[in-house]
Amino acid sequence: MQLYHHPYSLDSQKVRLTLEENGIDYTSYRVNPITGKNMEPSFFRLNPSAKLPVFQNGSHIIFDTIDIMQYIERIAVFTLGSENVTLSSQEVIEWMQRIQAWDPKYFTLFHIPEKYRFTVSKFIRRVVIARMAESPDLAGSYHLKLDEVYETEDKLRDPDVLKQSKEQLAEILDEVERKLNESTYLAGDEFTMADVMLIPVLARIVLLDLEEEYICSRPNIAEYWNLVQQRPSYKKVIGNYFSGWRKYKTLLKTWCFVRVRSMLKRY
Ligand SMILES: N[C@@H](CCC(=O)N[C@@H](CS)C(=O)NCC(=O)O)C(=O)O
Repeated sequence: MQLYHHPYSLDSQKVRLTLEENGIDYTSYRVNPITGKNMEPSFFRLNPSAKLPVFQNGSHIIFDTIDIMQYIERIAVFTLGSENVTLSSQEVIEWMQRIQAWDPKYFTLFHIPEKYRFTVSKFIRRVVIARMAESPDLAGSYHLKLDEVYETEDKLRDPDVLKQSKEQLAEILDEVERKLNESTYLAGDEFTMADVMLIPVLARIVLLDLEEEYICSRPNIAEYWNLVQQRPSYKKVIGNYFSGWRKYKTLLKTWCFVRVRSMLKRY
């Protein structure tokens, strides 16, 4: 089994947490979307949307995050036995869908200083054009990707987009806060895939320095956040890249790559 993913990608984090929590072994391929590695023809042919994560098991390829998570659960039941692992209940699936419906893209980009955002966006446009020149047979899909970059830039000029994203996030967190009044985890007293879905969202809030507004103001979530950060899966998938000083190392590496390549015009 192969997973194409990146530590920056929230959906990749969800899938990697699922793999770790279920103890499933896999071959990991890191594809950094900020340096445009998802535009490389080898990956782009496999997945012309260029989005992460992509999960492959033989000829079976899955792109949708919830589908991947459920597939991994079925593998876990098959290999570990149904007495050790169970498939997600309807309640868990509903939480997963509710959390997955919130798209972190604009929320994240809005909270990144314009200088960084603009440099990365311009760099990605150049990368797409360079890859398109190398593989003209993929021009149609590369053009769609370019349109997407321009559309993203446009939407970032619209304050309503941020407002809606913030409201949707706050609504989900309010509901989570109420639920955590009754149980330790999101769907009861056992850790489930609903929690796997939520953890990367909380980690993203912290990464963007918005902990006060979204987490500390909700005491049950604040307590829950302290608890889930103790899990080995969290440490491996998120903590290793983003806890404390590590986040500067992780982000600086990508930023330097983009700056140097932009200066040398090497896309
Ligand atoms: N297929 C995913 C969506 C994946 C997605 O939006 N991935 C983002 C990162 S979390 C991405 O790869 N962005 C890079 C790009 O769009 O070029 C789903 O379950 O809906």
